[in-house]
Amino acid sequence: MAFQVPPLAYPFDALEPHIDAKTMEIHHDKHHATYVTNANAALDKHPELAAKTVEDLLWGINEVPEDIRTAIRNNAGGHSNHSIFWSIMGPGGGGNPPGRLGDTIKSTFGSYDAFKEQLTKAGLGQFGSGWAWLLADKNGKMSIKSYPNQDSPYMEGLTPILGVDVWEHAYYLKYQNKRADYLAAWFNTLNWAAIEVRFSSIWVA
Ligand code: MN3
Repeated sequence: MAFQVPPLAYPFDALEPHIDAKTMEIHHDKHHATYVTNANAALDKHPELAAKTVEDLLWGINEVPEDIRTAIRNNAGGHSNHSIFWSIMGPGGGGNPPGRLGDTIKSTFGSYDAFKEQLTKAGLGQFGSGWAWLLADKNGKMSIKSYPNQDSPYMEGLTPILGVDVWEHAYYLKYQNKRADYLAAWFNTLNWAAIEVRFSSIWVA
């Protein structure tokens, strides 16, 4: 089955003032849609891969036929990254992470503020386009890492728990060159209930 852009669970303006409606509309309806179109076009050349999930394709990137491997890395990667991104944000977000998730962040990074500082540093330190992620390995051990372009943490067998798009298309309309201001505001969009589900799901993976 061909990949599809998942519908946003909230209106384009729901993340205002942190992320503006126009950016959300273009980012979701145009940028994400292009990754999906290009991933599907690549998969059309290899119908034997049609049943694979996006995570399967990325986990097994080295087994993807060479003629479409780069296209899958970039576009299935882009599809996966953006699908996660929309789902971990929401209106009325932000504040401190709850429960076991909050405890694990605290025990891993020292405090939620220290975690924010490290994720911000990863996002600012990513030269050019890319993403900064909070990751978990198969034992639930957390780490923070940035990736260039649309490279997916799944390619390294790591589960992305939450992450931020630092491509200019994610913030340029409102923040222009001020990536730090975008990152500071973005923390106010985090939907902790959705993020907890992602963190819980790695234990059974
Ligand atoms: Mn993007």
